[in-house]
Amino acid sequence: MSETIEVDAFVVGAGVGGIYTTYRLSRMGLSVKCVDIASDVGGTWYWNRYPGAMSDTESYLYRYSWDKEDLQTYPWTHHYLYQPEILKYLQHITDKHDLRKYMTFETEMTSATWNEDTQRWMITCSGSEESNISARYLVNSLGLLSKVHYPNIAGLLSFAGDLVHTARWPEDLNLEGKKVGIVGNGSTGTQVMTAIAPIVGSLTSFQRHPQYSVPSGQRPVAKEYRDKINATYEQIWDNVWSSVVGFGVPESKRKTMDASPEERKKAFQKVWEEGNGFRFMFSAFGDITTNKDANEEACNFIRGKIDEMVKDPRRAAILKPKDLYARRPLCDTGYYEIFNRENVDVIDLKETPIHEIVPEGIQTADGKTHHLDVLIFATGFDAIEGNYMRVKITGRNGKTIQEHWKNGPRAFGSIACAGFPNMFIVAGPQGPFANFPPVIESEINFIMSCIEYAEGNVTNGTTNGTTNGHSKAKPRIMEVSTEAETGWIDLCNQLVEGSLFTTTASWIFGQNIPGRKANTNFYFGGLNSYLDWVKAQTSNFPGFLRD
Ligand code: NA7
Repeated sequence: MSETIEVDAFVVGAGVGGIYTTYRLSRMGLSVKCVDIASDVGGTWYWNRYPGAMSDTESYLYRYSWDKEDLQTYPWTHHYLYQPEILKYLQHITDKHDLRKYMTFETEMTSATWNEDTQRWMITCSGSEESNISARYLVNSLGLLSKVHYPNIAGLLSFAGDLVHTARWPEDLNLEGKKVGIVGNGSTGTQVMTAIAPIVGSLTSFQRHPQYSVPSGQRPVAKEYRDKINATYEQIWDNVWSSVVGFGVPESKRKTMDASPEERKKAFQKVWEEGNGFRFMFSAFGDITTNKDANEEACNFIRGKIDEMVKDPRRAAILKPKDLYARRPLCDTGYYEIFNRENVDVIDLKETPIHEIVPEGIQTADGKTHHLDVLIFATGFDAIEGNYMRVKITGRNGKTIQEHWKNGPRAFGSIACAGFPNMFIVAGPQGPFANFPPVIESEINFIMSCIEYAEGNVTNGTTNGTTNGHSKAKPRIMEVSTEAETGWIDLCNQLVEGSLFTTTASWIFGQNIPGRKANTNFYFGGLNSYLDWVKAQTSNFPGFLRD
């Protein structure tokens, strides 16, 4: 073990959040070190290399807003970006701003402990660089959809073929002509199935809950379209910051049941043709996620489309969801149509559950063995807290993050925890339920305001280079009060009341992990309201303890 390295700020994770955090801290003049367990930047987009992996945010918004020159010049050819392009973009930004010099890869933070005497975080790392680090600030950007989740199915490890999770896709996996089974049909499962159906020998989807999905509208971008975006980028971002979900789609206030049946059909058809899951959920009407009758109208429209698209009535019946349209909205590039192929089938696990996994494949409760060469798990993540449970973060009085989150993950404004001074989280629990890149940027801007304030660079929320009575030699300690943290959680709990999202079990409330009780993991007040709230917080930091 080498000697202790002293830095001002230590950043964990080099994904979308870690890259921008490193950029901001280094430009603030602080010494920074960033580590990532992966061998390069990218986070989610480093790990998720399965065929068809795509962002379902329009390309012009799936990027940082702060590099204005890059917004104008960096190429994107299609309305949605596939994983290799997003990874390339993140590598490009890292290189362009010379951030690699702060980064160490294949290195994992194993523990971080607040030291009362030095008022610093003592950090240990393992991997390519075994080191001790002492840092004034600890910024965790571990990712909220990162810790891989495998379901607990009997015999899982007995499978003799290739067993893969979509978030750990082996580069050399050849699916051509293979008998492939897949468990999981969320946004990942639908993407991978659509991509591999034409190349595999056979594809069987072992499906528990069917999903509502709408067309993405993926297509090449015409020069005129790009020119128009470039000419209006400032306005586009202004609209994002003042919107609820930040996806660049109109957000309707119209009530579904106020429209006549013909008007409803026309409105749904319009957003169906334009494409994008968030557009379908939020642009036609404003109450799809809060009014059951309205929601049922959207459900019936999509179910009707499934009936039109899937020729075999048995398959169509299995693919049509019965519950509400109240999960993360999906969009696709021809998902339902793959079930018209001879080589693709779907098994209803509600009707015929998986009995066990055997060396030859999957044995279902009807006694049938489905012979497989490859078994894909598109079963998602131990979301939000998953990655935080594997590291030992110890705050004041020996309290660990696991203890602090024993009744569910919680963080003030999604960025800070009571009892964990000078520690921040990017994309922690209770962040806005909205387009991730602008959410991540907003949270990092909030964190940077806190750090600037601590460093004494801010008076009443304005960066002006004055010291605000705090000398740079002894920066303020930023520690959120228990009352402020509880207040934020209470607000999030209030805001979720009435949302139909609570009626379906998914990773959004942590219920994709068996036995875990529902937790309000998101702020459902909208990105715009979150930013207003942050503005009020950063005027005099009322949520933080005074020294
Ligand atoms: P999701 O959305 O959590 O989907 C996981 C899928 O795996 C979903 O279809 C689950 O069915 C299925 N699943 C999980 N456990 C089982 C078992 N035991 N048996 C059968 N099926 C199972 O993960 P994704 O990776 O698709 O997406 C996560 C987010 O990452 C996504 O929203 C994007 O923002 C990026 P269920 O519906 O629970 O019945």
